[in-house]
Amino acid sequence: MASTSSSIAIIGAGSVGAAIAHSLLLRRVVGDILLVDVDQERCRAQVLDLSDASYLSHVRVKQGSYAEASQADIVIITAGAKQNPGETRLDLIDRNHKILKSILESMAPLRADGILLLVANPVDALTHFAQQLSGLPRNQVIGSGTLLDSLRLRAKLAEKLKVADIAVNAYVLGEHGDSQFIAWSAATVSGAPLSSLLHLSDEDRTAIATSTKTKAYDIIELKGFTSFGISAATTSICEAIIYDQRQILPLSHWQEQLQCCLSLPVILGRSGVISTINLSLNENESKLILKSAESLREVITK
Ligand code: 6V0
Repeated sequence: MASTSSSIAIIGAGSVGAAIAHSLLLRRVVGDILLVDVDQERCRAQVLDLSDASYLSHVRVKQGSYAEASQADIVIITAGAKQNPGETRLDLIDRNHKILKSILESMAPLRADGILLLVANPVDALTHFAQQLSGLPRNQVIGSGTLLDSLRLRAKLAEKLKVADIAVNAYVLGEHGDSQFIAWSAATVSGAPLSSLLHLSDEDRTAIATSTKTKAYDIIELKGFTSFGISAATTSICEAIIYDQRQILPLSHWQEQLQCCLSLPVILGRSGVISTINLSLNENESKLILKSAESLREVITK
């Protein structure tokens, strides 16, 4: 059932923004979805197209202003340049920092209990900049982070184990990008250590980590963008917030000890990040999180 009094604004009505709106609409997460884009015609076209799907759920979808968007329960930022084939997510930083700044200035002040959810890339750096610029407490400003990477990993492991994805509890941590890594030591299947159910050689692990990391590049090479996976992941994040579910999800958030935003599992509810879950990582994984943080700090302090 839709939480009919709640609303979600999506800034950026491109491939990702429209796919998120479609998924939110079909899942009836909220009663109202608002789309905002500098390209008014594209935005109008997406709203008209989405309105043809809304008979399934009676969710209202409309084109809105920044002032209206600032009052939504959740504001999702997908506006920005996307990777061209061969570009990394970090290559987008200057362009998307400027766009983010202008959007946040146009929306100021944001609703005091609103949640700002960054999806545009490079998502960890943009989450950090949004925390600096939005005026909201840090726990209310989060990035989709490695949730999508973790879902890709779980699907891969579930296929090998011949079990449902949902039975696999495994995380990709760190940057949503090239310095991400898999927390193999913390991976479980319905409570049992993954290693007790599935033997993976070092080569197998490397192959799984590489395919998880490069899947987005493969899709971009073939169709120019990715949209369905991120829309499903973003919808799960929105459900956890709107329904105060206290789901545990790997999301980009501020880490005081690491002085940057990156993904570790958090408890997520209506007030945003409630707390970080401290996984017991092995020595190598602990080094990898420091390395990922180091590369992210370099980007945000440039
Ligand atoms: P797209 O289809 O080019 O859409 C981007 C939209 O942003 C366009 O409609 C633009 O008009 C709009 N836009 C640009 N500037 C502004 C502005 N100032 N205000 C409002 N709207 C603006 O790109 P696509 O939707 O494919 O990707 C959007 C972003 O999502 C990119 O940065 C991707 O890299 C990122 N993704 C992030 C993922 C993740 O896992 N976090 C996954 C997929 C894509």
